[in-house]
Amino acid sequence: MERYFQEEIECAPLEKIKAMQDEKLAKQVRHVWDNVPYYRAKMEEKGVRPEDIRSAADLSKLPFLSKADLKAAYPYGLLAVPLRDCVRIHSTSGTTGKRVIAFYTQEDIDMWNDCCARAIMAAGGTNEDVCHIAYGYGLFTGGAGVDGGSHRVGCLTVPASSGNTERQVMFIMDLKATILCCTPSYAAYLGESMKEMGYGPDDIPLKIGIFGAEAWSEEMRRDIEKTLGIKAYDIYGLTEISGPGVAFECSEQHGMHINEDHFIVEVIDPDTGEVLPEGSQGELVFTSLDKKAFPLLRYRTRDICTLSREKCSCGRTFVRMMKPKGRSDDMLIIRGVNVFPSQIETVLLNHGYAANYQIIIDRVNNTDTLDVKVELMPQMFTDSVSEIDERRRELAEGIKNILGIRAKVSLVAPKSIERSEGKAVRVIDKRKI
Ligand code: DLL
Repeated sequence: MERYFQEEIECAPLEKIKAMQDEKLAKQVRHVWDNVPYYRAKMEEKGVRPEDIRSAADLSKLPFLSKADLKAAYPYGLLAVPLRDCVRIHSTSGTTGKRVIAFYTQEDIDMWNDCCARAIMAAGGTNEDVCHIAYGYGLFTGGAGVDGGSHRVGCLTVPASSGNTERQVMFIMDLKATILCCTPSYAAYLGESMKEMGYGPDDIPLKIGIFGAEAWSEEMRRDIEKTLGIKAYDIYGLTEISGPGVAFECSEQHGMHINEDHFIVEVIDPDTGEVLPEGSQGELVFTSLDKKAFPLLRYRTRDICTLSREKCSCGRTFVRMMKPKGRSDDMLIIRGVNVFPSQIETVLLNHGYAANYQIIIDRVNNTDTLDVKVELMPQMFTDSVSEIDERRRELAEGIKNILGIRAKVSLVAPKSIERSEGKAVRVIDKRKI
């Protein structure tokens, strides 16, 4: 049976959602114009005033915001309410330069919690569940966001945060956790660890996984589902737009429904900025309609994906985004060829490996080198050099077929690549260009 947190909105007729968006957008543009001089200057530069934006059809008249704007306006330049109305910040996990800081009023947090509650209920969660949250708590939005949703649904919430795998396993087993929320790479690692501890899928009480914060493939989903004995759901979001729960998967598991009563989504050509017709692949751009403290208009996410308005049998009318293909800024250009790490991952998973790998790029004598380091699965471990060579050759050929360029593949011992407790670090680019 399909469950909804707010059925009257999640399943509202499209016309009703569109009308709601039009009304909210006009108000939000006015709010930004009045309170954010940085964005107002951008609008003035484009010759557009708030009264020009009457509905979502006028959206393309507005200027984009990008990460560069967030840096330029750091830290308070995009804040749209007095500081006394803000109750919290969160921040991105960026490792270089200034981090993005997003601000929230209590209303903003309430709206975000609702979005996460929708995600948990769409995955089948109820107040009977024990929800173990192993996303990081703190500046990262993962822990706090899903935690708020779990409270709204009424689950018994276990705020485990990340790290200390043995303790995670102990709580999952002792409290009979039924929902696990963490990054897919950590879920895979937990699964491996539990298997080593002797727990099979039937011993593990978990039923549902809600995994996101990084790209993961269908193959990885199947692997995690098998080891943990669960059904795994995808959840998407970003700090700038609130955090997890901007979009979530339903029982249909064919794309993630975007919470369109709170966010307008567009797909644009990342090179020209042109808005693309429905169904095209391009960069996702979000406009937040309800956020008061940090109301970003036309924010360029860099995430590459496609949308579908096809009717979903779950009854939800919100548009669906397919799994992001990676970020346009994750795209590597190796010997002139565009390479997404997810393409390499697909080859590995198709050949029976887990997503434990590293892509190392360097430049030797003015030529790019591509090394792919892959962990052998425990059952593949062998002393036979010819067997290892054959496996290596197979993978190199698979990668060549997909990318059109050669990679040097090395197979390393199981568990020899360092694990991340949050988002996985899979690319090491040593080129100094
Ligand atoms: O990762 C928010 C989040 C937390 C989402 C927990 C889901 C679960 P940031 O750290 O700001 O926020 O990173 C946002 O992560 O632009 C995507 O590139 C990527 N991302 C997030 N969810 C997914 C997903 C959180 N389900 C950036 N699939 C986004 C693919 C994802 N990529």
